Amino acid sequence: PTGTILGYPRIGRRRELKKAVEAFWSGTIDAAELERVAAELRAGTRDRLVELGLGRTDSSIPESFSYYDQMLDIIVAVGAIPARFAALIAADGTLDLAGYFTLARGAGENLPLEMTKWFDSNYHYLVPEIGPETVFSLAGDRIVREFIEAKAAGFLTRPVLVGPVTFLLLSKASDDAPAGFSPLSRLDDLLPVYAALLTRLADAGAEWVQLDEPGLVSESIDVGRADTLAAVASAYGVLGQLTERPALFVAAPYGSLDDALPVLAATAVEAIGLDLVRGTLPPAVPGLAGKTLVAGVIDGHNVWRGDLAAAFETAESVRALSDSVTVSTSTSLLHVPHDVFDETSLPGELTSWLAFADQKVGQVAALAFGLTAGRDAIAVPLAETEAALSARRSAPGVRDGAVRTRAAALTDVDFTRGAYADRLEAQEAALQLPSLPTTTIGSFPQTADIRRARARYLTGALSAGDYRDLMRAEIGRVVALQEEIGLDVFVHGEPERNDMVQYFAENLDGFAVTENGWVQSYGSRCTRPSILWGDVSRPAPITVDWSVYTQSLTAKPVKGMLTGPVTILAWSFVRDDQPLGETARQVALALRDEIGDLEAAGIQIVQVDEPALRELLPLKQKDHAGYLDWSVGAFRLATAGVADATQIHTHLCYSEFGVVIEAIRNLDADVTSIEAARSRMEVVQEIEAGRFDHGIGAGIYDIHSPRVPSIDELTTLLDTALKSIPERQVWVNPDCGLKTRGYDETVQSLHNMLAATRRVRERRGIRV
Ligand code: THG
Ligand code: ZN
Repeated sequence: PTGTILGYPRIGRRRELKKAVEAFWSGTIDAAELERVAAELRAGTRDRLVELGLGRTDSSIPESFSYYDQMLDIIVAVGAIPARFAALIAADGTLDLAGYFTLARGAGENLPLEMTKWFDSNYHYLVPEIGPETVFSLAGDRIVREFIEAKAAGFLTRPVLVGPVTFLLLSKASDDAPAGFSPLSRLDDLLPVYAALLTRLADAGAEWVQLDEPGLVSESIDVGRADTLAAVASAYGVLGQLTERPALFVAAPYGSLDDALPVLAATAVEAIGLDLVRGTLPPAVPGLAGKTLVAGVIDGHNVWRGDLAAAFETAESVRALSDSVTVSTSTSLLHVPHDVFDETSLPGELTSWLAFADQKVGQVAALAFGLTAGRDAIAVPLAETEAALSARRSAPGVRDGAVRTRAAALTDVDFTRGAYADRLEAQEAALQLPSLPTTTIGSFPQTADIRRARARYLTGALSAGDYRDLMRAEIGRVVALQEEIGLDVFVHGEPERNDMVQYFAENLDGFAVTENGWVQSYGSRCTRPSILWGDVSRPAPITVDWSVYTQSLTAKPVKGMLTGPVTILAWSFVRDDQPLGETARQVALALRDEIGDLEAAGIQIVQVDEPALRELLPLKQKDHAGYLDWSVGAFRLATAGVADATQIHTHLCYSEFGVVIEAIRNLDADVTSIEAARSRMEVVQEIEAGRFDHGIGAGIYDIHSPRVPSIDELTTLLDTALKSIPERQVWVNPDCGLKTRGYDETVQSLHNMLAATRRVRERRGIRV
């Protein structure tokens, strides 16, 4: 065995897939050309993986390509197309590429499949919709064709599929399903389709298939654990008994299997993948010794080169459980960029501390060699890694005495603001806002002109002064627009920011940004997560000049706009040499300084966005309290330095309020804006039930769609909010930033939002 990986990035080292897919959408290239680009990418990946040390013909190369999303792939493969898309299905039951993308992107009145986060990664998958009416059938064979394509090129690869239990655990009940319907109840009907697919793969010559079952490690799923375990026993009981099938490798990334391990071990599957980065070595259980254990010892989730010797020891320790051990990554490498050597401008020694996908494959190959040839055979890579690790420990910037002294001196006072009642009074006196105050979340549409100006500034074609003048002109237009619309609290529109995390990373010490470090976020969309490698501090004010300039243009209060510490961590690659909470405090202190400077410069309202607070919630219940303690603490540390009269806002990008309502209360922000339009204000009931008494910006305008909501519709939503939340608490705003919208629909929608607010104010006798 040469070692393996659970999956490889598919977007391409220069985002070739993204570009081809978007070109197909725009009609610039046809399906055949898109397929040609994709086949070329797959071929390049196989060659590269062999070059990096994986075996060409021993099933260690995963066939993990996807045009958009692996969950969408399995939806299509098993024919689980929601009824509203039935017209896309061809007479032979298949869906072409255009149809495939339509499920992801919607068409006219037919809304796309919902998208949500894939475990605790930053990847988003499409949610299957399953009901009693869903007819499963083998409707897609792309995975088989890709295996055959590889075989024709001289590779024996290992097809990767989302497993049947995880598929159903992550599904939601279809619109037509009766109340209380559980998609998992359809397992018996789904399994024959998986069986047929496995048989097809065996016929094509596949020796191994990987079935991804991360659903088994997560407790944050609406299905009881006993039902989940019964489903595992049933699914792998049935698939294991098939007479004609490849060997089955069930992978369980993102955590430990816990009580699912004995259940799997008792089935006939040939291999089990253990995430030994998140989880620890499990106890021996009956049946395990007869299986191949795939030891996920190289972290697939972050970009650090890490401690190779420790990984080797962990892999060796797995031999206590089985004679057959294969080294692997803990998760798919989907979550990391391609190659650290594609970076030319990382500071100092940072490159030597990092391992992107290609470097991680090399690490896997080295460990696999060591497992068979003995530790001495890999003495050189072990020594090199140890040298890099020790250089990292003592490198300048990794530990900054001033940052550490300041963090060590923190006490409870630093995390606590004055009583809310006093703040409310001081803020009402200072701000003089009408009831049902109106505002926006922060960003205004990023026009092509803005993007072009930033691109020219980055290449040096535009001077810093000229760039600033262009951005100021844009801010002037945004302020004039807000005056015309009649909003109460203004924003500057954030024209100077590309990505809300990268912007702060570029302006704080302790972070590096990459040139080509793209990671797929969903579909064709990618981000370049920043790398938080050292102690964090703020060399100079970041946003103050922009906010002060904006305030100089208007008598209305201008909201300062910052990204919160938890979100900065969640959307970056974060150092792994200290607890997250410690890193979060450093980021919080840097933001605290920024907020203090904004306040001193006359900014009366500061918004600190935490859209990622919910998404970083650990998968296991036992880890929740510890997480909420440091994450909420970091937000409080960032914001608690201000006077009573300074109003702190936060914005959270989701609507499942209930799960974290206690945490949101503990943030102690004066005003919290949330996404509520999509759920038709259902979330408002959760707020009522949670007895939340601070300000609430119930987002009534759904910015995720280009549709302009009517005045009547917005009035109804506002009335709904006011049925559950006292008028004194309610703010009126869109449900997220306007960055991705166009100006036309934004202006019309905001006019309608204000008209609805005026109507409700009049009816309630509110004077402005
Ligand atoms: N910033 C960062 N991470 C994020 C988000 C973010 N993770 C979660 C969520 N938001 C993901 N959503 C998106 C939405 C849009 C895009 C990416 C992730 C996007 N990306 C551009 C693209 O792929 O063309 C590239 C943007 C760029 O130039 O940086 O549109 O907001 N950090
Ligand atoms: Zn949002």
